Amino acid sequence: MSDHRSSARATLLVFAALLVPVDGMACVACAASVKSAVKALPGVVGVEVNLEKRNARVTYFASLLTPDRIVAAIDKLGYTAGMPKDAP
Ligand SMILES: [Cu+2]
Repeated sequence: MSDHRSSARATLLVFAALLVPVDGMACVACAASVKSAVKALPGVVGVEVNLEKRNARVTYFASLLTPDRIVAAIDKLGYTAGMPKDAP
């Protein structure tokens, strides 16, 4: 996302945070691959994967990305993403 675009579209950039359950992660490498795949999506600001709680907290701009695309990116890796919830 370039600077001129973000300023021109500032009113559309609604910040959102989701908690996505992720099943199938067995180790730190699994968590790292989930993190990098989600972070590569356009509009994602930050990703924190919690291996013990089996979830990923994703912050993103809602105008650039929808929750189902986050779920799809995780599923594509071979893990199972559950229903995303609004994160605090
Ligand atoms: Cu692993």
